[in-house]
Amino acid sequence: MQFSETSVRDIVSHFALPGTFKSFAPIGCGHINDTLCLTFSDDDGGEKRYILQRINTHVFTKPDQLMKNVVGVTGFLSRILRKNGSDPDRGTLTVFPTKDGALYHRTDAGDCWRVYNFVEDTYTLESIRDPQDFRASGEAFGQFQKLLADYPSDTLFETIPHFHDTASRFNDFRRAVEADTQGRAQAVQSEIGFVMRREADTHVLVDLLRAGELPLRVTHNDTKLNNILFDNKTKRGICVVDLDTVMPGLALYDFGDSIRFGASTAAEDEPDLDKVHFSLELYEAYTRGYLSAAGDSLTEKEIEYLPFSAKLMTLECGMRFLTDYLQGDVYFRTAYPDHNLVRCRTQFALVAQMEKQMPQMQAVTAAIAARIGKDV
Ligand code: ADP
Ligand code: GN1
Ligand code: MG
Repeated sequence: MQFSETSVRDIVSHFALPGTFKSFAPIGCGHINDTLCLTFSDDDGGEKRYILQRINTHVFTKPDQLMKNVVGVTGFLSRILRKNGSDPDRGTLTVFPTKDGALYHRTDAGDCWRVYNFVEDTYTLESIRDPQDFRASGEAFGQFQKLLADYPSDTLFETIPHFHDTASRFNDFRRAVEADTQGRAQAVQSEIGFVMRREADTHVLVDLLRAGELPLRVTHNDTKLNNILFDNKTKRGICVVDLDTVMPGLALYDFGDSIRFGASTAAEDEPDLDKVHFSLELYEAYTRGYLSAAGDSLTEKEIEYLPFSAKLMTLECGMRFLTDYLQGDVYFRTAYPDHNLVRCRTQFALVAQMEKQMPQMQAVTAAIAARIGKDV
């Protein structure tokens, strides 16, 4: 999405930001929001940067509730970080309100924009080359979950109801196949069959949750590698971003979604499936990081289901890409006509490989868990 200098300048003018607006540039590779980096000059001739982001209101239909969640969670994290002697300006996002005190600005066209602090001297990763980085991301998401353990979850709005209810996602998928509004179903019978054969999997976690065998926690729900900012110097994951889906959920959703994206040898949209491999080494690295940070707060049942959750979250994401493809690419941002189909195929390739390597994933998980005194 291209934005003109005039329109950005106008949006920026509604926010109470010190200094003079100089320039903007798109940043990041998210599939949902539009993110710009703003550069301001301050009175001392220095520069200050901010994040200006357009909330995707097709996906997040209640921006007021969404922003209340974000301010609640970031305020809570800030207080803990400050108490622990850490810098909240680097450890979490801060919302900059508009001149009227609102948490976002709505343009005449109905677009909703918000401003965050820009966390300097950090980088994001779109893929993993060094397992150590993935271990660091496991620590960061594990720590994030632990910090939010005492967050009053009943004050959180459900920004996307049934977000990781895979059984409900399966029903959406089946309806999209039946409706076949774009006439695309015939050509993707093999992908449709891949999902249909795994319907039973889609119920497993929601059934355990309903039966009270897995605890509901405050979770991030979108634990992609590129939703962590790593410190340039220490290489540690210091700030978790993209907080729109922080909601009550399962720890397994967060663990599984991280593995889905980061433990692959190829990009989420790699068209050459020969390059797409599930890496047990990366799985192990993340599990070490995640369990070292959050392991002592997890139940043995949660740990037991970690390997399965990786497969399930990958299946769910692939199914969502396929659903969107069948519905005419109305949800995820796409760069070319078959983009969602290409993405769905990488996810299913990973699912098939995880199924083959499930015993090894279980053994690796049990060995790491044993070291923190958990027997699974
Ligand atoms: P989306 O919902 O579209 O995924 P994100 O909130 O994840 O959008 O932002 C997209 C990218 O912008 C991130 O992956 C990261 O690279 C960068 N980014 C987001 N927030 C910040 C921030 N506060 N400081 C520095 N970079 C950021
Ligand atoms: C979206 O916003 P982003 O790019 O971090 C999506 C996730 C998917 C992911 C697939 C709100 O995440 O659920 O797993 O794409 N976010 C939303 O890459 O739907
Ligand atoms: Mg993101």
